[in-house]
Amino acid sequence: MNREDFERLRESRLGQDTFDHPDFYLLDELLTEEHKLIRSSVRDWVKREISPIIEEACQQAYFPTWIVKQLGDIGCFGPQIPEQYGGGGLDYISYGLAMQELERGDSGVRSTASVQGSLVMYPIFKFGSEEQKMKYLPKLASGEYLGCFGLTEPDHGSDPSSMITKFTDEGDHYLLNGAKMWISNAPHAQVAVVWAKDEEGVVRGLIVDRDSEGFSTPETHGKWSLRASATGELVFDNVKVPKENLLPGVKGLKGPLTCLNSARYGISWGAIGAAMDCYVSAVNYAKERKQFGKPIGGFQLQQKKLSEMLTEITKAQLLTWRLGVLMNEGRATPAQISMAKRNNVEMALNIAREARQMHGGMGITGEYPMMRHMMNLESVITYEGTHDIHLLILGMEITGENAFI
Ligand code: TGC
Ligand code: FAD
Repeated sequence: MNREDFERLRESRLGQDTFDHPDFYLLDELLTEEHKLIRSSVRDWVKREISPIIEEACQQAYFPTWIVKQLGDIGCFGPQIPEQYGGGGLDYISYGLAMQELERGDSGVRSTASVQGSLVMYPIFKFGSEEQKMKYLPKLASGEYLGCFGLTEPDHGSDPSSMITKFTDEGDHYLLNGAKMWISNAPHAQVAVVWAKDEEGVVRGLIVDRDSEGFSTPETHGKWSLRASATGELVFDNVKVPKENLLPGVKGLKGPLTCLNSARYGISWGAIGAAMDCYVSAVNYAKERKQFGKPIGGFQLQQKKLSEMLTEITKAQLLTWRLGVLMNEGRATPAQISMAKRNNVEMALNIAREARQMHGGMGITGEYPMMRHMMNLESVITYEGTHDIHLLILGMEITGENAFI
């Protein structure tokens, strides 16, 4: 299928997505009018542009490149970045709600936006020079540029401090060598924020432009997960990086880890979106599908599943809203963020599995969203720190003992 085919498909399915979110504890009362406006505008875009085409895009492992510009237009790239740099100038709850709505559509779409906003725009905003901010941020915010974030290496994932990608000072430029793996957006990105060691072994951030000689981004094929998101490697073979492309504002691993705080926070909201989509589908199916002469929603076992799903979604909504308040106040700790990311992604995966079972055989088809969300969430529970790593971050916070090594 090409773009025209997808456009025809989109038009033929417009109006079919009637999603509305569960709000059992009336948590909308905790939101401002602006929050609700952002949520509804992103939701409308998802219904119009993503829901009609996402199953086919995933089945075909197709990244719909045109959504990049559209995501920029609706303000999903860097909503939390100040307006003077092209961002939305919004608070962290607005950012979270936007990620929730995108991931309700598909984790891969949320991934594209999280990487752009939290892992490419945020480090340039937080650690970049004024020239770097003015050069890159407006283009990234509008979707004219797509960015990617290179931390993970083939042999160093959970332990990025052991990375071997490095650069040397060649007088008028830096020379970058090494490779990054599992990089979201890489095959289509115009710009990469890359973390590499200098000659003293200190981790630094570099902005690498797509057209740099010796820089390539081979795509990773054969994924069963995040199939509508493009993933690739970053290969650096004696890449000349201009000196003005070094991020001056940070040294050490705390640079990339600071960006991950923001992205992990966004995932904690995003996972609720995926969970809500599966839950709503299960409620509707339970009311419509009849067996033994009555709707399956009339059987206690199915009611147990639905009741537990709604309970877990409500708990996650409360946890995440409170984390958003702490983020806005600058008081959220990395361990609090780990708790929310870890809890909510596991919650969403469990709900996707239960909801899939409630749909019986139909649950394994692309007629319903659960299998797609479930497969996507297997990446979400692994990237931005695995489920185990977030548990160890919490364990260290509780005990003061480092169980990583
Ligand atoms: P450690 O010695 O603990 O810390 C090194 C320095 O970093 C500071 N730090 C943090 N700073 C800000 N935020 C945080 N969350 C921080 N955690 C630690 C720390 O204070 C220290 O600073 P300083 O000044 O003393 O130097 O580091 P460690 O080597 O022991 O590692 C700790 C560990 C394991 C928790 C960390 O490395 C980790 O989080 N590993 C997981 C790796 C990971 O999350 N990778 C994600 C790659 S990006 C990605 O997956 C994008 S997917 C995007 C998408 O498609 O949505
Ligand atoms: P490993 O670190 O090898 O872990 C393997 C297993 O060992 C895991 O279960 C882990 O929990 C466990 N483990 C590791 N260390 C310990 C320990 N100390 N104690 C107990 N258990 C441990 N990275 C980027 O930099 N940028 C991106 O844009 C990006 N996008 C991604 C997109 C996708 C689709 C995927 C799948 C990954 C992406 N990643 C990205 C990489 C991701 O962050 C890593 O996969 C993740 O951090 C885990 O690293 P690893 O895969 O090397 O697993």
